[in-house]
Amino acid sequence: MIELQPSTDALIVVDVQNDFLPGGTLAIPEGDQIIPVLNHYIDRFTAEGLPILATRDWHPSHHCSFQSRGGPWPPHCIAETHGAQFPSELCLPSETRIISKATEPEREAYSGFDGTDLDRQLQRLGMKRLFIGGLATDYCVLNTVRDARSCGYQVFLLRDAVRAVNINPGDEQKALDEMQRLETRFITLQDLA
Ligand code: VGL
Ligand code: ZN
Repeated sequence: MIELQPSTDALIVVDVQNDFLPGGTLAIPEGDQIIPVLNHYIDRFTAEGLPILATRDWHPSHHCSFQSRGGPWPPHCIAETHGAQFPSELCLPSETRIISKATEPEREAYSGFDGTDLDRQLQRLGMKRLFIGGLATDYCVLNTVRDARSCGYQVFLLRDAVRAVNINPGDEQKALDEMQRLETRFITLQDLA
């Protein structure tokens, strides 16, 4: 069991955006299945008055990661488009702090910390433990967890609220193994007291 701590725990929702869900341009298998689970975590953090931060992939229309530019991905999460919006089923409270990343045409950024003021915001809030879920396990979640550990946060991976792209079979397991090596604690909803 984990007791949420009143002033040092934050929820980080990584890149839960229409383009990463079934029907989107870079659909992650079962990506939609994490939404009701995340809504439960959101309720718990809201009830405890704890901060919620949501990262979003927020690309310019000719981002270097797109296949048209020689990158690995189809166009996705172009700023201001429907595909870049959070799905309406995701119940983010209006106080949610939104972190836009990978906004520069010539620079990829998988981590929510990369090129953003996420660390500064969390420090200002006095946060020490981060509860991280979202998409995709093997890209933006992994890289966000890695940077969170480098910045000295204790990290809890919401194991029931992440899904992987798995471009290569085994990518998800590799990502989970790395996060375990980084001393991330894996939890599910039922672990929250
Ligand atoms: C992501 C691929 C490309 C992610 C972002 O959010 O995991 N994956 N851009
Ligand atoms: Zn992207």
